[in-house]
Amino acid sequence: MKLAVTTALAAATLAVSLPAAAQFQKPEDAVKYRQSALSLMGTHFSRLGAMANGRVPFDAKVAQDNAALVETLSKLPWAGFTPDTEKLRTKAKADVWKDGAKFKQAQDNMMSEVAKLNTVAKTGNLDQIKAAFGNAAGSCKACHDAFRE
Ligand code: ASC
Repeated sequence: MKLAVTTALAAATLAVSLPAAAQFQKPEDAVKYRQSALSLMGTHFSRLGAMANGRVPFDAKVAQDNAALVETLSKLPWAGFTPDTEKLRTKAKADVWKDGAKFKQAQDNMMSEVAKLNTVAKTGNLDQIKAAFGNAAGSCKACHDAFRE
């Protein structure tokens, strides 16, 4: 059992860290992948937001489930920003490729904020969830402002 879990974890880590270019047959596939991951992240982040903003009643279990999904999903889009996708017409700005260090920093910041949100969601404290949600939303927006048309 322990071995199975360890093996599954190793496989999951490998899937996220494999050289991105090797994972997609065509640049269009990479774009579809990153857009799908970001879309799913937005869906689950919005469900948290609805509770953080009081639009739907707070349910700690729903908050926890969505925060966990958002953290997992936050790791996925970046592999889809392969160099061969720069030439395709998407909302990604040229700075994604021209200023890769800044783009990486924006990714790391967002992943860090949603990891904190997931930690806080486990406590079930709505005030803390609201604060962590606000910080995470800010990290989404900062990256969109800089790198999305
Ligand atoms: C969302 C969503 C985003 C972020 C962003 C935060 O729910 O889909 O892209 O929040 O709007 O500013």
